[in-house]
Amino acid sequence: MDLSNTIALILGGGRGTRLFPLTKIRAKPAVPLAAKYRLIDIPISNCINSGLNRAYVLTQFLSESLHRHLRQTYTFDHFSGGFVELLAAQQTVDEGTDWYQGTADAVRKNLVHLEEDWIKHVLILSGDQLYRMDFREMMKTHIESGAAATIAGIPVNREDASALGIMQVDDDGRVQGFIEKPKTEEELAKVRMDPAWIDARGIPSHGRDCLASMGLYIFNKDVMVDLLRSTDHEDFGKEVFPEALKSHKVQVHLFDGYWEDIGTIRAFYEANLSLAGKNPPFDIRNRQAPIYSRPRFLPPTIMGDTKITGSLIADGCRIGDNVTIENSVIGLRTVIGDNVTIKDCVVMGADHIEDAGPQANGAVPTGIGDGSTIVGTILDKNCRIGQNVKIVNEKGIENQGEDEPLQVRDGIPIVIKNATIEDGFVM
Ligand code: ADQ
Ligand code: ADP
Repeated sequence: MDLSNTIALILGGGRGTRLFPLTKIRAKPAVPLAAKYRLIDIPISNCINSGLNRAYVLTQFLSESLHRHLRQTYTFDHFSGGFVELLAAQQTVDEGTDWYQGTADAVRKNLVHLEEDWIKHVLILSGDQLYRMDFREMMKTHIESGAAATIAGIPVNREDASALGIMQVDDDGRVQGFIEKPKTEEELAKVRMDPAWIDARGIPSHGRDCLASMGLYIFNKDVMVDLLRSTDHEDFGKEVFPEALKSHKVQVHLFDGYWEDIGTIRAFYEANLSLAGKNPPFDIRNRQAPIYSRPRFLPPTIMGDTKITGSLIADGCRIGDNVTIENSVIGLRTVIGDNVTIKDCVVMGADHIEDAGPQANGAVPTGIGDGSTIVGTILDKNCRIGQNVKIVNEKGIENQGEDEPLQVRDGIPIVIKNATIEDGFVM
C-alpha cells in the first residue's frame, strides 16, 4: 500500500498541562524520551518506516530547539520531496489568530497547508504515544472498506475505558457509536463490545470488552475539509467522530501491539523505565523499524567503579566511582560524581558538556554531585544536583509545587529544567 498521496499531521500538544512541569518551558514534542530521543521521534519514525515522508507537526509554541531537532534530524533527499515541518499556533495567520483550542481546531487552522492536489489522504497522529505501527496496513483497511475515515482501535478493559474514546463497531468493522471518555456505566453499556467479536478477528480478547480509539485517524481529505469547514467542532473525539459517523462511513482498524499514551507524568515515567528492563514491551532495538533521532557526535560514556543494572545509558556521560544505577534511564551528557545511588529514575541529561570539577564561581556543576541518593525521580535537562543530596520522597508526597525547582506530580519528584538543588538538601 502506497502512502505517496498521504500527508501526516502530528498533534504536538495543546493547552494541556498534563505533562507539566516538563512542558512548562518547552513544547511537548521536544520532551526527551528514552535517554536520547524526543517524544516527536516516535510518530515521525513510524511515518518514515511506513514509507510516508511528508509530515507537519502542529504545536502551540515556536520552539527553537524543536525546530533545530526536526531540521537536523529529518533531512530528506532533494528528489524524494520529503519534509517534516513545524506549524506553531502562535504563527498561524490563516483563519483567525486564536491559539488552538482542540485537536480539530488545530487541524482546521492549518487547512491551507493541505490544499495541494496530490494530497488525497490525511493521517492524523498523536504526539505523545509510544507504539510501533505500519500505517500502510491501516491505509489498506481504509481503502478496502471504502470508508471516509478510519480510526485505529485497540481492545482495552473497561477500567481503562473512561480515559479514552470508546467505539462500538458492527460485524464489518464499521463504527456505529463513539463516546469520548465514557464516565458512567450507562454510557459504557452503549458502546461495549462482546469479547467474542474481538476473538473472532484473530485478536485474543482476554476478556477485554471495549474498543478504544488510539487517537490515530486516516481521513479522505475532501471529507475532512468538509467536516471541519461546515462546523466549528473543536475536538475529533468529543465532537467530530460522534457526528461524522451518522453521515459517513467510519471504519475501525484493529491493532493489538504495545501502545501507551504517555501524556501524563506517571505514564511518561513508567514508559521510560519499562524500556530499561530486560524484556521491554517496546523494543527500541528493532532493526526493521528503528526509532530515529538526531545524529550527534558525542564521546562514549566513561565510567569508574560503577554497578549498573537494568538501565539505559546514553552517550557522552561521565560516571564516577562507587556508583550504583538501578532500573533507570540516564540521558545524554549526564555527569554523575562518586558515591552516588540512582534508582528508578529518569535522568534527562544535559544540553552541553561542562568541564569537569567545581565551577569557578562556586556554583553547583550540572549533573549529580558526590554522595547523593536519588530514587524514583525525574531530573529534567541541565539539572544541578549538589553533593550529599537525598531525593527519595520520604513522606510520599503526591503533588506539590508550581514554580519551585523541585516539584511532585503523581507521587514522582521532578527537578525542573536548569534547576539547582543545593548541597545537603533532603526530601
Ligand atoms: P486525548 O489524548 O485525551 O484523547 P487530546 O487531549 O485531544 O485527547 O489529545 C490528542 C493529541 O493531540 C495529544 O497528542 C495532544 O497533545 C494533541 N493536541 C491536543 N490539542 C492540541 C492542539 N490544539 N494542537 C496540537 N496538538 C494538540 C484522544 C482521543 C481519544 C483517544 C485518545 C487516545 O480524543 O478518543 O482514545 O486520544 O490516546
Ligand atoms: P526546548 O528547548 O525544550 O525545545 P524551548 O526552550 O525552545 O524548548 O522553548 C521554546 C519557547 O517556547 C520558549 O521561549 C518558551 O518560553 C516557549 N514556551 C514553551 N512552552 C511554553 C508554555 N507552556 N507557555 C509559554 N511559553 C512556552
